Amino acid sequence: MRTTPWRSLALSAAGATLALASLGSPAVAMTPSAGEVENESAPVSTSVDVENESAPVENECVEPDAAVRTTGRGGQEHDHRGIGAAEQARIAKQTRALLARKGGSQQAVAAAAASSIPVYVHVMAGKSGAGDVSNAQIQSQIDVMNQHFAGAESGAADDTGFGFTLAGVDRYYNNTWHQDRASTKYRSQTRQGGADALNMWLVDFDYLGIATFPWDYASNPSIDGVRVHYDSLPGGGIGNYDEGKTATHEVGHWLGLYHTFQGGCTTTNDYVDDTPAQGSATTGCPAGADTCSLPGLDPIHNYMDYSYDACMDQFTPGQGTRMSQAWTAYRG
Ligand SMILES: [Ca+2]
Ligand SMILES: [Ca+2]
Ligand SMILES: [Zn+2]
Repeated sequence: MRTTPWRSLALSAAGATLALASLGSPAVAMTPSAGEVENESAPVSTSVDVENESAPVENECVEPDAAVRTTGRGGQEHDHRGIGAAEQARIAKQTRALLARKGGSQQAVAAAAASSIPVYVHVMAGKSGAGDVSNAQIQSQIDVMNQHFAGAESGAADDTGFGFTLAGVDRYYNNTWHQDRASTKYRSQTRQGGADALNMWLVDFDYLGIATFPWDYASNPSIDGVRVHYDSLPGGGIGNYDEGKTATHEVGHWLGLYHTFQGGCTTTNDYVDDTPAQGSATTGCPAGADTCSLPGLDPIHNYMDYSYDACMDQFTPGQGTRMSQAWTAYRG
């Protein structure tokens, strides 16, 4: 188990007020070598992110320490900005309108998955090299994502049609960025490509990962992408979350998927028909879990739940269709 001083400090310092304050800090790095935080005892929150500054800070996949790890990816919290039922409905309407404008028949939309999404990996290592994962480990992450999105892990899994190609790796050695501080700035300064490019920043923070949604690209393109804990890559050091499925989960959000427990036990749920509604997030891998009286057992094996990596083995056909529609509407 890793013990990093700032990590335990962050437990008491985390919070929306600090997070917002830190975004305006003049001490943020302007270049990869500037703006180091020398005094790590300062009560700076590492959970500093706001994808949409008008929305409350909501993150999931929280991994503060081993005690929390045993309870899952963060309970009821989210790893993306909060989206309520009304906004879900608005987004669905907007997506339908965009698809209609682009002439996307259901057949065309189903074929709209992108088979070779360029992936730019930004290794945000510490000044001393902490978190400086190898190129082999990065390629392994891309490889498992391709397996997951192709449905290779289960006979029940959908072949979504999406695929990923490593387009570039850059490395920074900056403690501020390594700890995901000033993330709006570092993402803006390092992001590559357009709406159809996946940018993945590997950092060390109190989460497993955090993602942006495709419908937010137009208003906030410079931060678009996923932030992933470097130690969640295949062979990483985070117990139960070391098979690279955190990145798969975050990319699911990046392609327009909600959690399978989004909205709780409701008929609209995650706007995907073939994922049974779920009353709450899954921890571990509880066979037969059924937290919602609506039909079907909880989809504990779905990549968009909070189960352990070893438990997750599928996207559904409905999720594949939703990702294709989102791709055509917002990224294609
Ligand atoms: Ca559903
Ligand atoms: Ca049920
Ligand atoms: Zn998530």
